[in-house]
Amino acid sequence: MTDFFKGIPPLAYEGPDSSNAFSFRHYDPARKVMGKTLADHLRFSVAYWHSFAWPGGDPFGGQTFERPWFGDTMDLAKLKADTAFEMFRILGVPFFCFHDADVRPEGADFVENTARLEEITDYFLENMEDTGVRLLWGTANLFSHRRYMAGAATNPDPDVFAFAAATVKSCLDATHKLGGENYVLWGGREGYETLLNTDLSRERAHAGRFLQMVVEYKHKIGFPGTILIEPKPQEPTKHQYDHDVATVYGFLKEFGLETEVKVNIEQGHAILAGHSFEHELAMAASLGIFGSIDMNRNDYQSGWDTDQFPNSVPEVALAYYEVLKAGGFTTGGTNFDAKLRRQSLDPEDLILAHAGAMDVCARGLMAAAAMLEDGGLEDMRAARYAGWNSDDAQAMLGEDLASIAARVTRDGINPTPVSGRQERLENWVNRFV
Ligand code: XLS
Ligand code: NI
Ligand code: NI
Repeated sequence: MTDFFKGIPPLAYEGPDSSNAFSFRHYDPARKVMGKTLADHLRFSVAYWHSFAWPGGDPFGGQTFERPWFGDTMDLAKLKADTAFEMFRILGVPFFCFHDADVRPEGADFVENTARLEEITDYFLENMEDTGVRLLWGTANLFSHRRYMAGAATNPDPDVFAFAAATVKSCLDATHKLGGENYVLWGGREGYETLLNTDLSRERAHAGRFLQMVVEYKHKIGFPGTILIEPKPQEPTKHQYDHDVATVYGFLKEFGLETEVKVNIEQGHAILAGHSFEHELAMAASLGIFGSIDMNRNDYQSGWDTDQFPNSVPEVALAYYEVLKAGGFTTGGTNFDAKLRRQSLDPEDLILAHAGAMDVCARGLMAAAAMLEDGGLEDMRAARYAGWNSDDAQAMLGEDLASIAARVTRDGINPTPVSGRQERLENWVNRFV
């Protein structure tokens, strides 16, 4: 036990009228919605990096947080782990996620990195057994260390490709050992700063081969989890190859991986790509590659990933509407890839940020379920396409341009525009959120 969160009891559901800041007003984990508990629908996960590894810096200033576990010894890494599991227990979250670099100090070389990762993940295993907290996904940090400044799988230097491949192997091994439900690859530096020094075709071919190797190794060790790519259009590189869901799908098709790999969709990355979160979710569901979500809010004015905790029920409701329509999560879940603002110094800020986000997600999910159960939106959507239900309209899809032209001439087809009824639909949604 550490005393970092001393005085903060485990949070309980107290209902919407509670004025206790350290309680849930909407997240009742046992409450059943559409036949499943909220806990099973939402599958909340804490991101180790933002809560326990990030020092509070921004481009104009360094560390603001003072944490007793900051430092680069294995003892401090264990203190960090103890504190993290205490927070998971206080929040009652079922899952967490981590990168190798969040949980162990950087070693002198690959061998030392791997030994440290094994040691700390053995330590995690004990904590996981004690608390029942599980691993939603593991991942390798292939973007912070200077060796990766020109990319990992897409680096012009084959030694960097090798170091990255070896590192992913050890991270997949660790994820498998911990019973992780997914393994994520976010290509933070798989892209370029300037085309002037970049062989784009070669870099994409290397990234494709790298991903095939990850899938081959997953099967070799019998890892039952899902491999997930996390799309993002830019930041840290000026242009990233995994731009958005549709781009990733094209990439997976090109390398024969569209049935092997799914996507982890982050709200902030969707905004950076010029999409809404629900667009990316609907696109992934439509392409059959929906996997998991990183639930954080982006600032609509910024050109970068602000990783704020979600606080808008209407937005979150539309996102979960797409998740539920896609059949809900299987191996995926709701990972809070979100960090405190750098002035939020206190231990309680960490707890309240997550508690508020969990309440927002619970409200959003319940609203989404109510919308689906009501069925009004789907009825209105279906009505809009009803013309296509006739045999005649369906037959047209098997014709060619010339025969359709003949049909239009023969029948005097001359379409009458119909209202899209957007405001009616928005008003309908507002009854639920
Ligand atoms: C960064 C990404 C990162 C991934 C995991 O923008 O969101 O945190 O989720 O590497
Ligand atoms: Ni993310
Ligand atoms: Ni992000």
